[in-house]
Amino acid sequence: MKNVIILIAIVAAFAACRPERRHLLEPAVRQISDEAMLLRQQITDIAYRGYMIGHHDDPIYGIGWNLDEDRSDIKSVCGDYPALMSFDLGHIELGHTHNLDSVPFDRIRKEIIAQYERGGVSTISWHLNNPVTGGDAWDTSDSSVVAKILPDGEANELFISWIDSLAKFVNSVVTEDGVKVPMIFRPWHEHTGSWFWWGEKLCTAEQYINLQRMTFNRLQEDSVTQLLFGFSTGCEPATVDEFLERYPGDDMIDIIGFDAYQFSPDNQLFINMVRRSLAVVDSVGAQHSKPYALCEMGYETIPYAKWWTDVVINALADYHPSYALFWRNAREKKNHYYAPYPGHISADDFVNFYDDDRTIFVSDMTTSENE
Ligand code: BMA
Repeated sequence: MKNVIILIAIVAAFAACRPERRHLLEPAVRQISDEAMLLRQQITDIAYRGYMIGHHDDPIYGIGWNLDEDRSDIKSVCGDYPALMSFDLGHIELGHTHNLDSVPFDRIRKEIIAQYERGGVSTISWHLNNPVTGGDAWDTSDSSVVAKILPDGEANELFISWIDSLAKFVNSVVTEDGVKVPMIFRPWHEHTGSWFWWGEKLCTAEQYINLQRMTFNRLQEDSVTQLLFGFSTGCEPATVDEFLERYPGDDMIDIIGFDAYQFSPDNQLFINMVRRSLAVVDSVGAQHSKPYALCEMGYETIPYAKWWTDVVINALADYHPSYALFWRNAREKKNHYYAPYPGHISADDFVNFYDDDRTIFVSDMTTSENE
């Protein structure tokens, strides 16, 4: 009996000093297509040349137009499409024909294929609805949503069917030659803030990581091998440890980054904030052998005429992000735009930005030099 008590005491002491263990889902063994591997190499290598310029919903609508063919506000200003185009799959989970911003999914499919065929890259985000309340991605009224969609949770089955809907769309983005178009998928973004239902205060680190891993695993089961996975925080993490707090693992993440928006006319404040985050992702990238990006960036309405060359170029100077993606030029919300259009006060400066050696647009993708 005495021995048993001693043994129990030793085990208890051991358990007490062992660091807390997270109960994490194992990520699936990765299946990845040749095209996705090539894309991974391309976004890694490109950072030594410059950074791809991206724009959300670029060829679908802009200021004063909607659903025209072969049109883009960026192309109207500088004569070239962005190297990177971004689209959102919010509402694919509901079986809708149009996404949350009223863009037809058929049109998104067509534009991703067209962008691939002209040598460019596409990335997709997912502002999906709240699977428990039925509200939108910004509905944070229930702080147990992530817990409820994880394995054994009451909404798990529903949520798995939502991932399957996303997989079905992604697997339908195929060229005439039968190639499943590779793209960067960046789910569960800005999780270091608490404005989405998967945000920092709405789930634990363990739950968030499991959400990422469950998504990855199910997509693998759904034969989605053409996606690269992006992990992007907001500008909150000030250190490498803070950035990695909810990182799901090197085995499933291909590119890291952060989203950065300018909200005040103080350009230097924004430059400092971006550079603080760039220093963090530069260190994480070096330690984990990952390329990094400004996954979303912008200053709504771009009220400063020289913003592109004075602010963006200086904010990124000396760092090597693979891309900087600017958010959408909404046609249905007044003053919600992030790229210039003909006649905008920053349009001339954007042409200088286009001419800068570091910025990469789609015509630079097929040349070896960024001319
Ligand atoms: C946000 C805004 C919203 C939009 C969402 C998804 O930042 O632009 O109007 O619905 O992105 O594109």
